[in-house]
Amino acid sequence: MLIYQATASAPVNIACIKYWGKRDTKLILPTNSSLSVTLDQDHLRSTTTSRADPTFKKDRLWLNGTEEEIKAGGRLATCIAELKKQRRQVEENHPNIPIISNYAVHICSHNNFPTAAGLASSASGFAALVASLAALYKLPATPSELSLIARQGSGSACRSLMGGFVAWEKGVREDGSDSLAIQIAPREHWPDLHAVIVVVSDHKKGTSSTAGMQQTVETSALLQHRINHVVPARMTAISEAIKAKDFDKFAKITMQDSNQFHAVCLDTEPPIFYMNDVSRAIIALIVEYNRVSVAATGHLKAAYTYDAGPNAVIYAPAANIPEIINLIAHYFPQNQTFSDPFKLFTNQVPG
Ligand code: 2P0
Repeated sequence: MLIYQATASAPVNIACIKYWGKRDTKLILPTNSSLSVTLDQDHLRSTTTSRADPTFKKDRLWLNGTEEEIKAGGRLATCIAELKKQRRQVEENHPNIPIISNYAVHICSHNNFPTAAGLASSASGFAALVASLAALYKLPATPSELSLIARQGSGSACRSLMGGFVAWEKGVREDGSDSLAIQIAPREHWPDLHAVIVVVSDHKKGTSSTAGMQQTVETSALLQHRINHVVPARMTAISEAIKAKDFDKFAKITMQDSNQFHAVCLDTEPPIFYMNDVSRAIIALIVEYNRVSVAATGHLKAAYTYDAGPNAVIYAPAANIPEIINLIAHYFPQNQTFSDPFKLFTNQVPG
């Protein structure tokens, strides 16, 4: 008997222009476009195997060895249903290929990094799930077309289907058909750009992104300013900076957008705090490191960015990475009085 099975893996991505807010919560359509760097390294990935079999009674999914419920009408069910639908269309158009779209699937997914630590596990997780089912069903879809499905699993997941520098265009259509990811530049374009991830805490975050961003949409006046008057120009400017490999421009916009994302969180009722005292101390360190560098050379040396959690991601040209790691290790040694364990991952970006 033939076995229908496929495995795919997808890496974490870290946004430089942040996604925060939905205009449609069911289709997961964002209030603004966003742009990220895919951290294409072996130790920050989700790997997913999907199998279709006539003996399976229902669709089932295991995450890191524990079975998760696939709720009817939920995000997982939506993604699986959409991929089965696309397989059905292929089967109808190619009468000679096996009919497997009516089989139930078993899906097994594994993250090789702490889940829910602010390291975007939902992004790599849904991207790997969509990629593995697309491979199982041998769909002729491009990564951008698949991003339309991954987006409905978790917004940021649409950006993890491509390497390098990836924009999620918010789109204008109500059905979401133009809200998709496109690659701005491949990983090979700017190999000198590296990232350091400083894990300040790997505890689960207090306010989920999904709940937090809708509280912001409902209550923050600053978010309207951000959506209408800030992000569109930043998307254009950072795309230009990436194409020109202009680190000063890239770094400035990345830090500004991290700051404004955390400002709209603070502007939410009740306010949302993702950074902690260690996060803010790391910002102060990078600001001072850049101040000294600008005075000496006119150039920035590093850019910090923070997602919905306290962990720092620091982008920098490769030559600066050892100095940055030494600085962090010097000012924030492992045996500090901070209650959370302090870990460092270094990542070549794009890898
Ligand atoms: C981002 N984040 O652009 C931003 C920055 C967090 C801070 O995308 O509700 O987990 O699943 O669409 O994708 C987190 O949002 O939220 C996120 P859902 P998601 O990376």
